[in-house]
Amino acid sequence: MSTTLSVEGEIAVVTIDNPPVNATGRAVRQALADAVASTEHNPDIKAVVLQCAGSTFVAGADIREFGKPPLEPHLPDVLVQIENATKPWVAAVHGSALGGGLELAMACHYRIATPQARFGLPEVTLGLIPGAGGTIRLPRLVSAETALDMVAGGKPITAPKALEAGLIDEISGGQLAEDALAFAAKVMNGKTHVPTLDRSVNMPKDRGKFDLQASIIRKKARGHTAPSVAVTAVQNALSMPAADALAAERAAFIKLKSTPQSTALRHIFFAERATARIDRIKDVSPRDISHIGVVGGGTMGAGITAACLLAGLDVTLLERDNAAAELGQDRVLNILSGSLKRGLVSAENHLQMLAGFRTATEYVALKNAQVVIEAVFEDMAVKKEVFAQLDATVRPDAILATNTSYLDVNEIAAAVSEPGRVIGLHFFSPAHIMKLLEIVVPDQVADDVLATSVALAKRLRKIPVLAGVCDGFIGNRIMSAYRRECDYMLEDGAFPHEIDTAMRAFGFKMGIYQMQDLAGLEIAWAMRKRRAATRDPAERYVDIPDKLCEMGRFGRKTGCGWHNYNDGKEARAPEVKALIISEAKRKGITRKNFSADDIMRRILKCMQSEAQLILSEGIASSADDIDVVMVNAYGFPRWMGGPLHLLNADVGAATG
Ligand code: T1G
Ligand code: NAD
Repeated sequence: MSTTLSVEGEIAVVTIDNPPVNATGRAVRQALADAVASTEHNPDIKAVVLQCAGSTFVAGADIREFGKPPLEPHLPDVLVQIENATKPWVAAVHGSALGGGLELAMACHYRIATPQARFGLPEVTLGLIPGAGGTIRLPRLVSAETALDMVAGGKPITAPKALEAGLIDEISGGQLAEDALAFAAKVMNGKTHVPTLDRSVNMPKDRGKFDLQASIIRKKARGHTAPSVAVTAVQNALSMPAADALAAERAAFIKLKSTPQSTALRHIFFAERATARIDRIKDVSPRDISHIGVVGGGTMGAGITAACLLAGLDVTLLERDNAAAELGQDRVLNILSGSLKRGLVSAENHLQMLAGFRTATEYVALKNAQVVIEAVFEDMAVKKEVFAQLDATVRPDAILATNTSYLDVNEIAAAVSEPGRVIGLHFFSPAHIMKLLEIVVPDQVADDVLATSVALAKRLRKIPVLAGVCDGFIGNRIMSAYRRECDYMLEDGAFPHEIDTAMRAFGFKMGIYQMQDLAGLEIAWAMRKRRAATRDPAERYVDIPDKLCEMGRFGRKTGCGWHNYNDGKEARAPEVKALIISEAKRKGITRKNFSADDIMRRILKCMQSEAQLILSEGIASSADDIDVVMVNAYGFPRWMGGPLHLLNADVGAATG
């Protein structure tokens, strides 16, 4: 780590070099304080450019320091020194100015950025709020509405949007360093700059709308505390003198830092970045991948195809016949045009993706694919047939992956001449959006096949989590366990709406029965029927889900499932309530009332014990990996860190 100060004529250039993201650790803060002192006392220096080495401007405070006692100099104090410097400081931003990095840039007197730079205050995603003046300086540079969005939403904005909003002064047209020096030369003898904190705050244009925006943010946060605290901090900035608002912000930040929610969110932040650190392949080079084959253009195959195209890969999508290929193509084109409409891709990118996409109905079309991902029906015979065809047609070193949800990947691998090239890539629907990718590791997979699969996941901006071969791998296996537990609770006394309400109150976006109605009940029904012959007769079995399907109640798409849907609006289903009561009676069960706490206690206990089993069987490499799966693909509230983090936190709290 080093922060250097060099001189270009009458301009000092301060360069922070603290890989990997130039976080404002203690040494950086000290170096900045020293740079203010030395440039202020040097009569030959008329201005200062602050820049960073590496891939990005300062991306925040060093999150790893948060669990330890804070060390001086504290960032807010360093920023006030920069802000009150008599010589103008110009922040030259590339990459991302996030959190403390944006606060640092806002304490500078001017900001110039590359066109691709981003600016954000993502602290709420860590269960925090800015702690170095971000909530007070931001509404002095941009509108109150924009400030509220950025602070409470935590999402970054692009450089053009930042320029338009008044957050930055210029976008570099060429070399950022040169443009920053030119900007500094322009301002060094100019009008006296006004420290950001001394500027008047931009009051809302329409206070009613602003207050409505604030209440919506508070409501949407559900059980997540930080967004609401962030709203209060921005409201303070609008109503208090800057010094008072600064003090209030700092106090709130320090308080949040020690909350279980922030501890959980920081846990999951690092856990997500640790999943791809796999000893077995640390010295294995992944193959270069440019062309993907996808077999099956249904819900998942289309999503996987789109995800690969959006990552700049070429894709050939194979379907059974021309009609199905056309349907698959339409699904893919709809996804891509949606990304274009939402501004996620440029028109040029869109054209490039279309040029890299083709459909086919003959396996020979896949002959150049380096990786082929199968996403056909969840039926072992169909999958084995596809793999046999692939084995006979595609290049001998092509990686063959299956997107199966539950089936035995070892059995699929055994269907090809070289099992070492078979692996499971379990995407989640919608595959172009969901970040989690379970990489299911068969017994004989080759190391470079595994390494290439992990590299492909990262190329797709996914979070790879390794899973062993078992029924449902990690996530689906845990979900099957707690779905079974919820069905038991139906017989024991609860109703679907009570369980869904309890899960939503806990922080899930959706309850287990709402989710089944959305996905459709027929898939699980088909799986239960397939397994009926091998089911353990001694195991408690709840017939209610089967009876619902026999009644033609398959969920939203049929207007009724666990709940009724009138014009898409969910309503309780008296028919289901009657069925549940009669089933309990038929089994001689005396039903009892369940509170929301009773329900969540049983669900969490079931999740946690299945997770511990998965860990003990070696199906997951770590407890953190299981937390990452449940938070990223099954709606487990992120601010609780995952089922096993919660268990350890509860145990910790219980033992004191
Ligand atoms: N502190 C410590 N380590 C960090 C870090 C941070 N702020 N940000 C990233 N890392 C590590 C990360 O763990 C990984 O480590 C490596 O850097 C690359 O990260 C005072 C209180 C900047 C967009 O929330 O969003 O400022 O795995 O894999 O995909 O008011 O990192 O290599 O060992 O994510 O290129 C606010 C968090 C902090 C930004 C880059 N800032 N970081 O993404 O790389 S709180 C943030 C990111 C704060 C102030 C408040 C991303 C990135 P390893 P990566 P990337
Ligand atoms: P789907 O029914 O929507 O699509 C399957 C597609 O495969 C159809 O378009 C069909 O025409 C095609 N197909 C069938 N046999 C084929 C063959 N021999 N050659 C070429 N194409 C063939 O199914 P889906 O929901 O996309 O699921 C596909 C796979 O992904 C299944 O294994 C499923 O378990 C798994 N999966 C599904 C989800 C989900 O939420 N839907 C999530 C993860 C994984």
